Amino acid sequence: MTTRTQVTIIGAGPAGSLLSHILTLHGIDNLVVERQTADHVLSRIRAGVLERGSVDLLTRYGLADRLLAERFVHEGINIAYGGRSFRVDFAEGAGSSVTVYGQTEIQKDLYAAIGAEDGTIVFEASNVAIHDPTTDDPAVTFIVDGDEHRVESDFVVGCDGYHGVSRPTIPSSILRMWERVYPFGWLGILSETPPVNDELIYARSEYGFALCSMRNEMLSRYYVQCALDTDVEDWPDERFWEELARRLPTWAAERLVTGPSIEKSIAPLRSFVASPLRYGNLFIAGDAAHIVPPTGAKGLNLAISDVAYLAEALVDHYERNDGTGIETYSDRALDRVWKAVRFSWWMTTLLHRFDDDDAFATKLQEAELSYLEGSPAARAALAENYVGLPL
Ligand code: RFL
Ligand code: PHB
Repeated sequence: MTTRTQVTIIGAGPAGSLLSHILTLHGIDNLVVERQTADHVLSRIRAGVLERGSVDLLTRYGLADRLLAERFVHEGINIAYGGRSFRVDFAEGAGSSVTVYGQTEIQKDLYAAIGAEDGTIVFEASNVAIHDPTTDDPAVTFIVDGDEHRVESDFVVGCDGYHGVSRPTIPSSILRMWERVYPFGWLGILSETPPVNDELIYARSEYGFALCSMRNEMLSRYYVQCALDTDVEDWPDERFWEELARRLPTWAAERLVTGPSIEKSIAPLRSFVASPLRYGNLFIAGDAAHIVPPTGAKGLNLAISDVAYLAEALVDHYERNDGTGIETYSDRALDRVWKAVRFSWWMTTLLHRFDDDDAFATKLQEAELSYLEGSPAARAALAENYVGLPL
């Protein structure tokens, strides 16, 4: 069956769903093609921290009612190292704050707003492929329930994450990529226990990095740096809690409430950027275009800022016949992306244990942490990046 729409979006994660919602509000026809079921997308435990700019955008598009009622506003983070800890105050350093509200909840709010059942999103689509992206009639083909579908449109937007089909559609002679793979991952758990602290704790220790985060008063999210070949099966809850406690400052370890985990998973850490983000009438956005290690809490926020720029560009095209936004999307988005890539790399380098580091490198890490602890200017630079650079 062949159908036509104005914009075909591949991937119904946060980037694809948000773009669909904004386009629909502007009367632009769109269809989202997602490989997984809605339940599968909603079961992924991912980001927890939203920049003020992301919250403002969600609010502007009527997506933040529950978020504003249920979120935690955080005005700082704690950084622990060498048995000490200090606070980075966002209000003092950057005159702003961040919001703690899980990606899973944002995804639920997005599906509710789009009306995930009304056909705008096609779930469980297999064999998704993009055709003729440099012509005026790009098409997307896929199979659902054994039936082949072809959707023709003016534009195709790849919001299909790092492993999607959109980025590889851009010829390798055109696409440039930059990558840094870190020699470790994060082992994360979710547990129905009260968070150890009312703000996040980022801890560097001789045993490796640890992070204490949360979702709500009775839901904690904790991570420990782990080797890349770690098997979740080797990490029963008791072992996780023990490892976490020994990486935290004493005041936190003493207050840690443990309990059974309800989710446990491993994520490798990577920095990756592709360019350009446009190939003819195909655009890529979010994790399809770039990956940051989670240390700076930037991945979801970058997906949202890409979509903000791209939605504005498409609206200008359809409402004013103005193609400037389409022409500048890639450069504009990448300028912001690279700054977040730099910050996430820096946070990762500052706080993790690198097994091949010599004594000199370890001393530099400690000196940088001590500098941050003692310098309001250094803390302000961290705060400015953490709360998010302007959109
Ligand atoms: P997603 O969320 O990966 O969604 C892509 C969607 O595309 C679908 N798909 C396809 N659909 C059709 N055809 C195909 N061939 C397809 N291939 C894939 C997938 O099923 C999926 O539904 O990308 P998107 O929308 O760009 O969103 C990006 C964010 O999910 C990601 O950047 C964040 O989760 C990163 N992240 C964090 N970001 C933050 O801003 N703050 C944080 O605190 C934060 N913490 C994290 C994180 C990511 C983590 N992991 C597991 C990677 C913590 C972790 C542990
Ligand atoms: C999370 O809550 O999952 C989280 C918070 C901060 C990060 C990464 C992940 O830097």
